[in-house]
Amino acid sequence: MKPFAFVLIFSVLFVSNTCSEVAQKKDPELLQCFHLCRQQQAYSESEKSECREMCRQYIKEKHRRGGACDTKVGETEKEGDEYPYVFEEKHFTSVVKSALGEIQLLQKFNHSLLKAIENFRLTVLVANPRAFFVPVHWDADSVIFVAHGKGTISLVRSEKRESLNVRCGDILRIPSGTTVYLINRDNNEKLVIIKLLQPVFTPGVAETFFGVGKESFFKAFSDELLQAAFKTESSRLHKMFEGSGEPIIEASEEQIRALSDHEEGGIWPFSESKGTINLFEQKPVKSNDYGELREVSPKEHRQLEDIDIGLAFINITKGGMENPFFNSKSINIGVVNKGEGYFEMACPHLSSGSSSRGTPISYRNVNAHVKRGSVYIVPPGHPVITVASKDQNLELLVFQINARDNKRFPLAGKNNIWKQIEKEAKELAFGSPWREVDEVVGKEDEDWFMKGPSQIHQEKQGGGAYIRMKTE
Ligand SMILES: *[C@@H]1O[C@H](CO)[C@@H](O)[C@H](O)[C@H]1NC(C)=O
Ligand SMILES: *[C@@H]1O[C@H](CO)[C@@H](O)[C@H](O)[C@H]1NC(C)=O
Ligand SMILES: [Cu+2]
Repeated sequence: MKPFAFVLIFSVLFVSNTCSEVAQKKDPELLQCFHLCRQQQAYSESEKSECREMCRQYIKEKHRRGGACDTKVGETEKEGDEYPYVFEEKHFTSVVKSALGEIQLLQKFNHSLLKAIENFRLTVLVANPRAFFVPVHWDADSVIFVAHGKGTISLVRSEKRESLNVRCGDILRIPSGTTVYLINRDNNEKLVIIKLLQPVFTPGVAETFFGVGKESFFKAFSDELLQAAFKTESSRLHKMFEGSGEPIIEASEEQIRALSDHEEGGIWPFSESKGTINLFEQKPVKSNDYGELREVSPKEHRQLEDIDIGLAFINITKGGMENPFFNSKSINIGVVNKGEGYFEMACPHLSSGSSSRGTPISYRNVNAHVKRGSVYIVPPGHPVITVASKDQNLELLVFQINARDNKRFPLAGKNNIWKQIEKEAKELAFGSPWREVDEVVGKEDEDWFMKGPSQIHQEKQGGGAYIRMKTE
């Protein structure tokens, strides 16, 4: 790397750091920094990418430091390049919270660009050891993924009950209206469940109905009708349905033993086929030194058919990346399960050039650093590259909406689409001899996952250059 050039870039940025600029729509400093990286003629592509990573680190550091523009920082972050595709911790609110656990609800997908998924909501449930969540039902269909730990989930209908011992990697489809209760059956580990809901009444609003608890829905009824329904005196009814008054209760070891005395595995409820679905146990669709992709698709699993949602688990090895690709039809909601990394995506919607007729189309680089708990949206057709950090694998759970007829089209790597184009079409389109085109599109032979920029840089420089530069 060229430390001197970096010093130059960052000193320019310090001079231009004024509040009015920070308040502008896009973080001008980040864009300016990217621009300076692009302009460095002496940089190779991987050095430019390293340079952009430095920009991100710098901006992050600046925001952490706060400073003169403190009050504007939140605004800048919200309207940075990642908006409206990236969500972080601050975009969640706690809807249930106690010392035993909580349920976090992600804000609505209410931006005009996210119209296609406005009727979905995402929640994350965290249950501490031995926490019992009281029975509730929702006016929403849902698909859940057990991201950590071990639990027992019971699904109740009038004619039957299914109780399942679930563990990390299990997927469960819960039909709307099903009464559900669950317990963390482990003595030490937390139970974490990621849930995607599709409301069936008010678009984008999933209501929780507590039968038991301080806010039991029975409280809404007149005593007269309650007494008639249960043939029991109303004061006794109120006391009973109030229960302990808490949505989460600690169970004893004996209670846990009794409640979790069931078969293991995510058995599909209320259906004839009782195949166990554990995402981690699926044979990888793609796998090499740089990462693994596993998937459960509505094509193979009837229970996901009507909701048309697939789930994928992507484990990108530290330093590696996923090839650039786009989805033909599905909208992906990625949730970082573990680790860190970043992604870049080309978006025509956010670019100023594409709005009026006659101006050439251009694509905005939407990018963000992502870590455990980050959520990001990748719309269909949008080319995207996801990269794991240098020192941690990036583990990503992806809900694929409209998954049934979706295809992933790789834009680089072993099976990239350019390889399918005839010689003549290549020469016409690229304006250079087809052999030259083939040389470029055929160079990377890894399938789907490949070396990321940090690994390539390390090889070229014999490693360590980046670290040295930062401390100089
Ligand atoms: C979307 O929802 C968030 C959080 O609920 C809110 O702050 C924001 O104003 C909403 N945006 C629109 C366009 O409605
Ligand atoms: C991801 O891959 C790493 C090895 O590269 C492995 O140790 C880890 O268990 C994997 N994660 C999951 C959830 O399979
Ligand atoms: Cu877009």
